[in-house]
Amino acid sequence: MTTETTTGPTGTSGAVTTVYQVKGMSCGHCEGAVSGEISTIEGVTSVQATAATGQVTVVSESVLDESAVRAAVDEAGYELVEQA
Ligand SMILES: [Cu+2]
Repeated sequence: MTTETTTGPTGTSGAVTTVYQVKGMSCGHCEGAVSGEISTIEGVTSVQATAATGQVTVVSESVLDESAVRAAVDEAGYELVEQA
């Protein structure tokens, strides 16, 4: 809860939107499992998983470490194919 006044790498406060391609999602339950795991990553503010396309749109406060996203998807039981 401390207020950082140092200038960040970007200096912007805008959210970062990243789309990932996830393999194995087939229904709403899968969407919920994937978005539930990804939403536990620090800095993530919104996750929208779509089983029909296999795409997961993640909105975060800063650029995410792909390995963290990959681990979360793996934890849910699916596979992160690539960053779309
Ligand atoms: Cu499913």
